[in-house]
Amino acid sequence: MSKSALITGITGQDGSYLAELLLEKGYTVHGLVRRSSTFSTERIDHIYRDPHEKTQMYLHYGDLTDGQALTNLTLDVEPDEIYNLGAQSHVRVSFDQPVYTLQTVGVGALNVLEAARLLNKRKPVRVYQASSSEMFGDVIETPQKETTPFRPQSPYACAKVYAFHQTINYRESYDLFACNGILFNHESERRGETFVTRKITRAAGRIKMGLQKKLYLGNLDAKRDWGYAKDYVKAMWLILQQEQPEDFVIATGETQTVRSFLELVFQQLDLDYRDYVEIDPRYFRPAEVELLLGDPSKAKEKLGWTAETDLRELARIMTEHDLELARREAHAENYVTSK
Ligand code: NAP
Ligand code: F7E
Repeated sequence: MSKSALITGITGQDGSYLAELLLEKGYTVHGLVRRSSTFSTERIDHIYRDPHEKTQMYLHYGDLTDGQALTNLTLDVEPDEIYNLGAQSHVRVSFDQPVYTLQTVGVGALNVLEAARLLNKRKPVRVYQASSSEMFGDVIETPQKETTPFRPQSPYACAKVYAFHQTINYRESYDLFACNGILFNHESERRGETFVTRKITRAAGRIKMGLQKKLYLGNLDAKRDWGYAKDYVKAMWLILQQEQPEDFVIATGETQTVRSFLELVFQQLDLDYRDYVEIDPRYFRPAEVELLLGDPSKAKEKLGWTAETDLRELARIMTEHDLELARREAHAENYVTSK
């Protein structure tokens, strides 16, 4: 019989790639979707299945903060695997909405674990928790690995630390197969447009097409270990296929500054970023994470996983995609003005 999975955050960047991967593997996929006044399923619309196909994707309304409904849903669909990817995932925004961030990221994860604990009494279930390199924060050692102590620097990171420990607590207290993937930054053409890589590729494409003149950014000296989201969802799946539940760092093992990413993208479009970029202190954070660099050796050894896409290739994929988007925008604008 085919396996089934429940994904929270299915409408997000990672949720959409993971849903694609699991459908390809023959899973039935259930996704938790927040009700909103406009459609939020843009990233997954292309994978709705013909009702006659064997593997299916079902969407269910819900919210991570509504534990009762989440438990009802979990007991109802009885997934073999739960991937908790839902979150208020923006670090800068978490300073403006610390309580809300804790509710979705921290209490939300606890709600998922409680639902899994109850289901686990009936049938075995495995849980993946989307932990983050942000937990390392003001790093105590470099590169960061599974044993590196946390020093979180934002409400988001503090909430992720709480969820990380609860995941281990449920594993040890209730014998639940629950694992943390400590993922370093991963990006794609589906990345939210307010994260720095996508903000840069979107702006570069629009500048090239004459739709935008300036790009306002914050700290260009921060260093991140950036990978490609499509590679990283494979690691999520592998983590839940192991014999024993364990936690893994998922990273490329390379780090670069925001400035280097800017250079890569603008050079690709034959532009000099210095002609367009201005620093706006609004994008500085009350506390910054200056350097992240992951050590993915455990993932390589035990999961057989390595990052397949380097930063240059990632920048190329995102830049090409966003140039095409800007072309279409320019075309639509010309069409309207010529009418
Ligand atoms: P994302 O694109 O921001 O997606 C977040 C998802 O969570 C969206 O589907 C969003 O729904 C949903 N969500 C937000 N609040 C919710 C709530 N209260 N109840 C239910 N769903 C809610 O994030 P991502 O980049 O795919 O990241 C996936 C997960 O990995 C997140 O937990 C993130 O914190 C973590 N993570 C990300 C990275 C990274 O570099 N991308 C690295 C480490 C860890 P809407 O579409 O309705 O907003
Ligand atoms: O910032 C700097 C900013 O917002 C990266 C989330 O997925 O990864 C992500 O968190 C760096 C920071 O990602 C702008 O100060 C400069 O140093 O793209 P970001 P993040 O904060 O690293 C982790 C692993 C997660 O878990 C999170 O969910 O870029 N930066 N100028 C800027 N950042 C933004 N957003 N906007 C700027 O204008």
